[in-house]
Amino acid sequence: MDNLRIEVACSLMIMNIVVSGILASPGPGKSNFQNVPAKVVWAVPGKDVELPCDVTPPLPTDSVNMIFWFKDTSGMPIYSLDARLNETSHLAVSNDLGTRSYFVMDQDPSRARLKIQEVAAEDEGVFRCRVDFINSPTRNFRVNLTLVVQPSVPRIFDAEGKEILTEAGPFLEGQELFLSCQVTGGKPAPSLIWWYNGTILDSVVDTGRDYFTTVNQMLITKVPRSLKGGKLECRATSYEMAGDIIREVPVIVYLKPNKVKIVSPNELLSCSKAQTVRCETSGSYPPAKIIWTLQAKPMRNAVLTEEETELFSSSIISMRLEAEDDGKELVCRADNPRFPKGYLEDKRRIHVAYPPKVAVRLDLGATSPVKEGSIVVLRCDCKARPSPHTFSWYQDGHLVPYNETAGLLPADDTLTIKSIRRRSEGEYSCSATNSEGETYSAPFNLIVQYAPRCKIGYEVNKIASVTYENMIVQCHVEAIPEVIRFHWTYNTSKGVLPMQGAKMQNTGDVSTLHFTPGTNDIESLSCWATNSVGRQETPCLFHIIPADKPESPRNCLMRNASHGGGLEVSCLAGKDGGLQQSFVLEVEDLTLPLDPSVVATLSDQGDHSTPVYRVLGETPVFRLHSLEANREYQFVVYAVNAKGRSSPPVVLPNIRLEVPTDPKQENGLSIGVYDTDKGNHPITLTLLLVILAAIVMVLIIGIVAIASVLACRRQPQVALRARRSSKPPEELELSEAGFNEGFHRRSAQYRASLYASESDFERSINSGPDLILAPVNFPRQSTDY
Ligand SMILES: *[C@@H]1O[C@H](CO)[C@@H](O)[C@H](O)[C@H]1NC(C)=O
Ligand SMILES: *[C@@H]1O[C@H](CO)[C@@H](O)[C@H](O)[C@H]1NC(C)=O
Ligand SMILES: *[C@@H]1O[C@H](CO)[C@@H](O)[C@H](O)[C@H]1NC(C)=O
Ligand SMILES: *[C@@H]1O[C@H](CO)[C@@H](O)[C@H](O)[C@H]1NC(C)=O
Ligand SMILES: *[C@@H]1O[C@H](CO)[C@@H](O)[C@H](O)[C@H]1NC(C)=O
Ligand SMILES: *[C@H]1O[C@H](CO)[C@@H](O)[C@H](O)[C@H]1NC(C)=O
Repeated sequence: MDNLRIEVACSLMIMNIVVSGILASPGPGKSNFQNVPAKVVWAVPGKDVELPCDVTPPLPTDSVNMIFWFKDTSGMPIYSLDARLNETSHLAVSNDLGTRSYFVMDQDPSRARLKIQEVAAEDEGVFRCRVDFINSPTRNFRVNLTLVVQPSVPRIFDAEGKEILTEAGPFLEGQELFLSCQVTGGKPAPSLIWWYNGTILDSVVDTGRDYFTTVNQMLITKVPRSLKGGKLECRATSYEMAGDIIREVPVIVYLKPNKVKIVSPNELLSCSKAQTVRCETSGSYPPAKIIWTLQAKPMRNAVLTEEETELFSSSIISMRLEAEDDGKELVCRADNPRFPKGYLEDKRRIHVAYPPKVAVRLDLGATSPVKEGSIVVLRCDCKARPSPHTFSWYQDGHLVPYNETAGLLPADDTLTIKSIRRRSEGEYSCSATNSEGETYSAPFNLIVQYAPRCKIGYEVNKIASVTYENMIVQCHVEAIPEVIRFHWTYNTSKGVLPMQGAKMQNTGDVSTLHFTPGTNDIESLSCWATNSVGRQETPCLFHIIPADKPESPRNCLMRNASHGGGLEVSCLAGKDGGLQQSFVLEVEDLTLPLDPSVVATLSDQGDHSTPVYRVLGETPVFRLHSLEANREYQFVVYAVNAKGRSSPPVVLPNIRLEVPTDPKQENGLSIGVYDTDKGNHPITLTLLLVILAAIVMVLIIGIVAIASVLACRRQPQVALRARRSSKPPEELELSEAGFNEGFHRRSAQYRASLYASESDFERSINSGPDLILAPVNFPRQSTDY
């Protein structure tokens, strides 16, 4: 009932208004209000909107009569109000819009407005408010109600124009960041603003690509660290009431490490064991890698212990240091592998404790060798950390004590040797000790230069001379540097004279003088050498004494040879009489001479009637291999030199070799020692035959010998010698004794030289056996026959 009544009332009212309206305002024409500018009022769909209409009368005395609202071009008002009446005079069209519209009269008439609830799309249009006054002319206001259209959700693009769908980046701290935000549509034209954590970063809309597109390009020239892990926002706003359309973009920001520190205290590092140093870094994203370098080189032989969290990394290096590492720069470098040049370093000079390094040198430019008598200062060059607390000096491995009288003054790293002597020569070394240990230096060879002097043992010599016999005198000196020249002087009863006419041969530190003493009475010779240091102070002396026969050898022994079998006869040499001596062993086979008549032809020596074999040696040691079993032998040893033979000869006990009892033992000759008187010689048939054969042989030899004597007659001296010889040397004899070819040759040479010598001397040796094997230079030291 109520609804119906209102409807009827309403339509009646509108009729009334229309009629009265037309009647009330014949004045202003239609075109009049068309020209009134339309005020744009934005409305958010679904929200309420108010369309303003100023109802203030132009004159204070006047008052509002009627108010009409028209929409678009329609001539029918959509809303009317009789201002003279109260609330009940509101009339609205009975459609959807009408039910949502209500005109609000304010205390302030200029703020009167038509309120439309929950605006819908079809509400859009130009509304006209016509205010009729009682006296004043009617006024029209136009309101363009436009619905807000929200723009699209912003899309974000990177500098390459690639759309970002999830996260933006990575960006590098301190470098540029560019992002572009775009929306399409939006009424009114939207604003597009970049925000970050409640702050506007960029609110300037850049020109869109086209009418419908709105773009805001943002450039951050230096990305701050704080951006890491944050979200950038691009907010598009068409109409504030409609709210913002927000797009959030999480950004990935890589950070440089902003802190790096070697946290271990910078103390002295021992090189004796592994040392650890810790370095910490933070601020890097992704976490930094720690790289250690020593003097710009990667560490070798280092062990790393690393720890890494989101923003913090640490590294403990355990390294073995060497002395060379002292003073080097240790760098801990925190490097963000994802960040070009994104590193930070902490560096320090390390101090390494190491045992001393020592070397001996001559002080201040002096060079070795040094001259005898000078002051020498040796210095122990030492590098050590910490500084050494003890130095020691050594000569040839022995500690050098402080000895003022000896002029040895070791003092820390110097060793002063006052007035250096030759005995100071040697290998010097020093040692230094610090907390890390003691080190010995390499030896320093200190060589002392000195004027020549006689070699020890050659200062005073005795030489035996034989008048007109060529003499060879050797002068041995020692000197550093080498000898430049030698000279010789001689003393006679008349005085000291330089040596003249003698042949001198100098090789190194030995001077050899060849001279023949004549009739002048030379008492002594002196030899002087000179080198760059100076001349020899005291000469090497050679007292010339007349030569004598050698002494007999002593302590002769016969024994089984220690190795190689056979027999060995050895004696000690006696004095040589001033001349070179040699030794002769005579071997006599006592078994052989059974027939005295035969024996007599073999030798003219009354007491010996058997063949004699002679063995010559430079030393009185003889070995015999060729002795036969079941024979009795006698051995005689004597020395011989150019003056003659020793006397008396040493006669050894007779020996007899027995047949070995074991036939297998071929070399098992045993020696039986016999007294000659007690000797008992069983005569056997075989032995007789052997002896007979030997006699025949000896006879043949004798004939050959006579023939050779005759052949040698042209050589008078040799002939003389041969005549005197009762038994000339025979090759056969020598062979029987086991002598080799070389011996034959040497003995023959010797004989020739001997026979050619002075007859005086010849006479002195005449009494001796025929075969004299005397001084010849033998190549071997010990003669083994
Ligand atoms: C109403 O206002 C909107 C927005 O300014 C405009 O686009 C439209 O043309 C206007 N309408 C009229 C009829 O003036
Ligand atoms: C955001 O701003 C507030 C206040 O200005 C500040 O306390 C906060 O740390 C900022 N957050 C970031 C992630 O920068
Ligand atoms: C010092 O040297 C001299 C000469 O070499 C020697 O006789 C003496 O014993 C030394 N003194 C000491 C304390 O060794
Ligand atoms: C050499 O002769 C001089 C003077 O005639 C003498 O003083 C000196 O002692 C002699 N030397 C020797 C080694 O005989
Ligand atoms: C030499 O050796 C033999 C055995 O081979 C032995 O019977 C004899 O007594 C030894 N003679 C000497 C002097 O050693
Ligand atoms: C408004 O109208 C109602 C009824 O129509 C009436 O009772 C009231 O008195 C009026 N008020 C004014 C101020 O005229």
